[in-house]
Amino acid sequence: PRWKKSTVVFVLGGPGSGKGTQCAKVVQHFEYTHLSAGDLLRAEIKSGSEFGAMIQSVIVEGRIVPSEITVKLLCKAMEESGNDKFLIDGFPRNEENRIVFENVAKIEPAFVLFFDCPEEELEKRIMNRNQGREDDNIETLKKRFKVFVESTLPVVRYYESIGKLRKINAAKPSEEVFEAVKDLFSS
Ligand code: UP5
Ligand code: MG
Repeated sequence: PRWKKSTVVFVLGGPGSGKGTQCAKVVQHFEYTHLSAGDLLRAEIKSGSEFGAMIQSVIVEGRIVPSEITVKLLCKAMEESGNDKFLIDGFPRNEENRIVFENVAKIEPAFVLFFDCPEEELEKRIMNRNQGREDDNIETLKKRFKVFVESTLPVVRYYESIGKLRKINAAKPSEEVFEAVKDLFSS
């Protein structure tokens, strides 16, 4: 299928770093399809899937859903999109996610965006978001941040070591962050 030869950009950053916000801007200017792994998992819960209850409890604990489930949802979404350029937001969250995606999708990212932002700013943003996400409470947020540091930062460092990381200061206003993001997609 067409998506097997796709261009993929992974978008990483702590909870509330602006991954979703910036991806929405990118798709307005460039011909990418935005796939949020978190949104796909939340849709899977709502769909009444046999894995729904398990996914729900993993998300409320701020932990990482088994790679097979997330990779399957991502591959299905790529296949259904009809596009061949994807922003994959919030994935891979650990080394296992990264390796399973490489082995199953057989795609390596063109580059990896990393939204760097201090924890206190992330906390402020998440606690102000108020969109009814069950993981937007202070207890779950602390766990999400811990998992980010312990499991996702190693993935960030891996991409840095192979020269694919594009680190962006995400603590600035979103219009300013997007100026830096836009430059990366234009070049
Ligand atoms: N905001 C955005 N940019 C701003 C700026 N520059 N200045 C000021 N405010 C800014 O933004 C968050 C809030 O901040 C919004 O109110 C926004 O207006 C404001 P958003 O763009 O939503 O940030 P984002 O990084 O997308 O935050 P999100 O909460 O979605 O990040 P998470 O990584 O925590 O959530 P995700 O949906 O990716 O994952 C949720 C859970 O699903 C995970 O914890 C995990 O349990 C599970 N999951 C997996 O198990 N596997 C996966 O592969 C993916 C998810
Ligand atoms: Mg998001």
